Amino acid sequence: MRLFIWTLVAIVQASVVDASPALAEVCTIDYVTAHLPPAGVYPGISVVNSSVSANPVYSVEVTDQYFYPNAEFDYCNVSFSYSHDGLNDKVVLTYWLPAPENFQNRYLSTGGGGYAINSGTQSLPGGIIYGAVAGITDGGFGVNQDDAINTFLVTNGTRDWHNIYMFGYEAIHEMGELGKSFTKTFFNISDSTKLYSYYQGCSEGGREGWSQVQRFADEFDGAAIGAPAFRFAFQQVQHLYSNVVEQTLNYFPPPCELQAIVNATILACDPLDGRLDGVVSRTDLCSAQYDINATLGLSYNCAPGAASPFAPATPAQNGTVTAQGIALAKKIFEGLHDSDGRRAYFTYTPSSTFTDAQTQYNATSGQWELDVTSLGGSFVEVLLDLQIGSNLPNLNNVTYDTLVQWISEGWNRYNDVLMTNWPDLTPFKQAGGKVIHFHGESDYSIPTASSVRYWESVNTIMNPGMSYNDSVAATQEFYRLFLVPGGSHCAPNAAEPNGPWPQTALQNLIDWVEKDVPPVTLNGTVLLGANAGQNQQICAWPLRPLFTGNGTSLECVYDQQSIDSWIYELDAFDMPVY
Ligand SMILES: *[C@@H]1O[C@H](CO)[C@@H](O)[C@H](O)[C@H]1NC(C)=O
Ligand SMILES: *[C@@H]1O[C@H](CO)[C@@H](O)[C@H](O)[C@H]1NC(C)=O
Ligand SMILES: *[C@@H]1O[C@H](CO)[C@@H](O)[C@H](O)[C@H]1NC(C)=O
Ligand SMILES: *[C@@H]1O[C@H](CO)[C@@H](O)[C@H](O)[C@H]1NC(C)=O
Ligand SMILES: *[C@@H]1O[C@H](CO)[C@@H](O)[C@H](O)[C@H]1NC(C)=O
Ligand SMILES: *[C@@H]1O[C@H](CO)[C@@H](O)[C@H](O)[C@H]1NC(C)=O
Ligand SMILES: *[C@@H]1O[C@H](CO)[C@@H](O)[C@H](O)[C@H]1NC(C)=O
Ligand SMILES: *[C@@H]1O[C@H](CO)[C@@H](O)[C@H](O)[C@H]1NC(C)=O
Ligand SMILES: *[C@@H]1O[C@H](CO)[C@@H](O)[C@H](O)[C@H]1NC(C)=O
Ligand SMILES: *[C@@H]1O[C@H](CO)[C@@H](O)[C@H](O)[C@H]1NC(C)=O
Ligand SMILES: *[C@@H]1O[C@H](CO)[C@@H](O)[C@H](O)[C@H]1NC(C)=O
Ligand SMILES: *[C@@H]1O[C@H](CO)[C@@H](O)[C@H](O)[C@H]1NC(C)=O
Ligand SMILES: [Ca+2]
Repeated sequence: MRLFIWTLVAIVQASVVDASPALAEVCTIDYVTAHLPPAGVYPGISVVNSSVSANPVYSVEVTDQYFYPNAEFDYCNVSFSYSHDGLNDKVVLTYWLPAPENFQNRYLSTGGGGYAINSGTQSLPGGIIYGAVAGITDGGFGVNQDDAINTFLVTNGTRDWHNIYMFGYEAIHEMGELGKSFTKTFFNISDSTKLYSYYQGCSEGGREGWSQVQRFADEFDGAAIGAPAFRFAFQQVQHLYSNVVEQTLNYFPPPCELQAIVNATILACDPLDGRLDGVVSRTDLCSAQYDINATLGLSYNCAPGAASPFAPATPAQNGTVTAQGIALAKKIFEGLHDSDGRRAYFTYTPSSTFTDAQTQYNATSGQWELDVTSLGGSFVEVLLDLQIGSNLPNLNNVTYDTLVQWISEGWNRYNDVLMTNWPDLTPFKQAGGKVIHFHGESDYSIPTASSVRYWESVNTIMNPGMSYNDSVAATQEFYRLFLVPGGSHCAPNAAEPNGPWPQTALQNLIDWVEKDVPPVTLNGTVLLGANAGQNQQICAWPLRPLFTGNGTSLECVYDQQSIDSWIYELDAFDMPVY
C-alpha cells in the first residue's frame, strides 16, 4: 500500500514537472522581477527592478479588429521601466505574455499611428493569439506618448534630439531587444532554442517597422507592415497640398460636394475591374477612363452636423457639384508640382475621400473656410520652424513652391532619423527576414503610390542589371507588397464595404517565416457590410487584380500599362527619391 501511494505521488509529480506552470504561478511581481532582461543586454540601458507590475488577466474577448481575428485568451499583464544611463529618463514598456501552455516561442513588437509611438494595448492581442509575447513602448514620452511631437522641442528654437531619435527608431529597437531577452528568461528558453520575433504596425507604426528592418537585420524574423508613413518629410508636407490647392484656386468646397464626387467616382469605376461589387479594385483604370467632369451639376444633400467641443454645428448642405469643385479635385489628383511643372510628389487615388481638403464651417460668416491639415502643419511648425505648437495658424503666402522647399528642407534635416526610406535591405534579406507590406488602394492619408515607389526602389537598388521580371522574383524571395482593393487608411472602407482586408497578415507572415509558405496572394477577409466574413485573395504587386466570368473569378494579371501608371518621376528634385 505504501509503495502504491509513493508511486502515485511520483507519477503526479512527474506530470507536474512536464506541464507548464499555471499563469498565476509565474505572473507575479516576484517572478517577473527575477526574470527581467539581465544587465548589459542593451548597452547604456538600466532596467528599474522596482518598477515591475504584473497581474494575470483571464478570458479576454476581442472582436471586430482589423489586424487580428476574433479570439478569447488569458494573459499576463507586465510593465516595467528603464532609463538611459546618464540621462535620468524613464521609458515604460508594457508586455502581454500568453499563458505558459499557449506560448509558442514567439515575440511581437507593435507600433503606433500619427505622432503616437504606440496604439495602446489594442495591438497586443495580435501577438497573444499566436502564442507570442507582445510589446508596446511609451518611448519615454509619458503623457505625450499619443502625441510625441510635443516632446521634440526643449523650447522654441531648440530641438530635443534624444526624443526625436527615440521616436525615429531607437525606442522601438530597445523594446524589441529587451522584449526578446525578457521573453527568453521568463519562459526559460535556452540559448540554443529559436525564438521567432515579429513586428506588426500600420501608418506611423508601419514607418516604425521599416525603421527597424532598414537598420537592424537580426531584430525581427518578419514584419507585417501596413501603409507606412515613411519618406516622412514628403509624407507630412503632402498633407498640406490639398489645402494649398484650395487657397490657390480660392475655392473652399462644402465637404458634401467632394463626397458627392467620391461617391460618383466609386459608382462609375466599380465595374472597370470586371466585378460589380461597389469596390474600385483598379484605381489605375479609374484614373485613365473616368473623367469627373461627368459629375458637373450632380445634386447632393448632407444632413446638418451637431456641434462638438472643437467645431460648431454645421448646416444642411444642399447643392450641385460645381465646375470649381471639379477643378479643385482634378488639381488634387495631379499631385504636387513646382512652378516649373516638375513633379514633387504623387497623390491619392480616385475613390479615396478628400480628407486633407476638409474645410471648416464658420458660423459667423456662414462660409466654409480653410482648415489646415494638422499632420502637415505641425511638421512645419515644430520640425522646420522650431516653434512649439500643434499646427500652422494659416497658409498665408504658401505656394506649391513653398511646399517643395519644405520637403527639401525636411528631407535634408531628418534624413537619418525620420525619412525611413533606405532602400538597401541586403543585410535583412541575408539574415532570412521576411516582409509582408500592404496598402489600401483607396487610402486618403498616405498615397498608395508611396508604397509602390519604395518597393520599386528596393527592387532596383538590390537587383542591379537584372530584367524586371527577374528582379521581381528576387525581391519577392523576402519582400512582398499587396495593394488592398478598396482599402482605406489602415482600415477597411465603409464606402467600399465589400473589399477584402488582410486581417490575418501576421498569421500569413508566421507561415512564411516558420513554414516557408510564401504568400502568393495575401489572405483577405470582408470585414464590413452584408458580406462580412467572406474570404478574398489580394494580388501581389506588380500583378494587378482583374475579374473574369462576370466577376466570379479573380485573376492577378501582368499589365505593363497599369504598372507604369503607378511609377512617377519626381523631377522637382536633383537627388534620387527612394
Ligand atoms: C535587477 O534584476 C536583474 C534580473 O533579475 C538582476 O540581474 C539585477 O542584478 C537586478 N538589479 C538590481 C539593482 O537589483
Ligand atoms: C495592466 O497593468 C497596468 C500597469 O500596472 C495597469 O495600469 C492596467 O490596469 C493593467 N491592466 C489590466 C487589464 O489588468
Ligand atoms: C514660442 O514662440 C511663439 C511665437 O512664435 C510664442 O508665441 C510662444 O510664446 C513661444 N513659446 C515659448 C515657450 O517661448
Ligand atoms: C521556469 O523554470 C522555473 C524553474 O524550473 C519554473 O519554476 C518556472 O515555472 C518556469 N517558468 C515557465 C514560464 O515555464
Ligand atoms: C453579372 O453579375 C451581376 C451582379 O454582379 C448580375 O446582376 C448579372 O445578372 C450577371 N450577369 C450574368 C450574365 O450572369
Ligand atoms: C472638363 O470641364 C472643364 C471646365 O468645364 C473643361 O475646361 C475641360 O476641357 C473638361 N475636360 C474634358 C476632358 O472634357
Ligand atoms: C436640404 O435638403 C433636405 C432634403 O434632402 C431638405 O429637407 C432641406 O429642407 C434642405 N435644406 C435647404 C436649406 O434647402
Ligand atoms: C469667421 O468669419 C468672420 C466674419 O467674416 C471673420 O471675422 C472671422 O475671422 C472668421 N473666423 C475664423 C475662425 O476664420
Ligand atoms: C506675404 O507676401 C506679401 C507680398 O510678397 C508680403 O507683403 C507679406 O508680408 C507676406 N505675408 C506674410 C505673412 O509673410
Ligand atoms: C514578365 O512576367 C509576366 C508574368 O508575371 C509575363 O506576363 C511577362 O510577359 C514577362 N515579361 C517579360 C519581358 O518576360
Ligand atoms: C456618399 O456615400 C456614403 C456611403 O458610402 C453616404 O453615407 C453619403 O451620404 C454619400 N454622400 C453623398 C454626398 O452622396
Ligand atoms: C484566411 O482568412 C480566412 C477568413 O477570410 C480565415 O478563415 C483563414 O484562417 C485565413 N487563412 C490563413 C492562412 O490565415
Ligand atoms: Ca468592382
